[in-house]
Amino acid sequence: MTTLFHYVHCPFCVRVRMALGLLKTSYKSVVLPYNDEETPLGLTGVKMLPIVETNIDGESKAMNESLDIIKLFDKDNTLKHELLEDEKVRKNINDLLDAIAGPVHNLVMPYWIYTKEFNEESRAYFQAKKEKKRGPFNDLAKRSPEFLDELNKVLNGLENKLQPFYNSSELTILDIMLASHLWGLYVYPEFQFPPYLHNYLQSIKRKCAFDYHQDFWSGYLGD
Ligand SMILES: N[C@@H](CCC(=O)N[C@@H](CS)C(=O)NCC(=O)O)C(=O)O
Repeated sequence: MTTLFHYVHCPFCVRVRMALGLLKTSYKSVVLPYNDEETPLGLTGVKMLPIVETNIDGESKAMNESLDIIKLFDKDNTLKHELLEDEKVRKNINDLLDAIAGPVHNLVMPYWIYTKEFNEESRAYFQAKKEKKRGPFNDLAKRSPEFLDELNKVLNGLENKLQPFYNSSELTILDIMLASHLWGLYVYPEFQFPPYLHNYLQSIKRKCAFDYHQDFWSGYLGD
C-alpha cells in the first residue's frame, strides 16, 4: 500500500499526483493541514511535503523529494528522468520554474488560503510563514497587476517551446515540473490563460488523470 501525504496547493505535491496518475499507480491520498508539524516530522524528520510511505525492499519506508519519489515509481522511465542529468537542461527548467514561481505564488497565495484545504488554524499558520518572506497578503493582492505583467513576460516566451510538450513531442518530467508550477493559477480569479497554455495544461490533465480539487471533497480533510 502506498500513501501520499500532500498539500493540495503545493506544486511539488502536484508533481507527484500528476506522475502517479500518468503511471497509473494507485495510492491513498492524505491531505495534511499545513499546521500539522507532527506527522511529517514523525515520518521523515522534516516538516516538508510531499511524503510517500511505501514498501521498499519489503519494508515500509517514508521518503520526501518529489523528483526522487516519481523516479522510484517510474520503473520504465516513462518520463525520461535522464533529461535532468544534463546540466544545461536542469538549469534551464529550474530558471524557468523560478521565474514562474515568483509571480504565480504572489498572485495566488492570498486566494489559496480561502480554498477548502485550509481552516482557520492552518490559514493563520500558512499566512504568518509566507508573509515573513513576501510581505502582507493584503499588499500582494493589491500589487497583482505588477505580478501579472511579470508572469506574462515569462509566459510569452513559452509558446514556441511547447511542441506540443516542453521542448519535446512527448510528455516528460519537465512537463510535470512546469505544469505543476502553473496549476495554481487556476485558483486565481479571472486569470486568462492564453489558449495555447490552457490546451497544454488540459492535455497534461487528461494524460495524468489529474483532478486538482478532488481531495477537497474526498473526505480526507477531516469533515
Ligand atoms: N524539494 C522539495 C520541495 C517541497 C516543498 O518545498 N514543500 C513545501 C510546500 S510547497 C513544504 O512542505 N513546506 C512546508 C512548510 O514550509 O511549512 C520537493 O521537491 O519535494
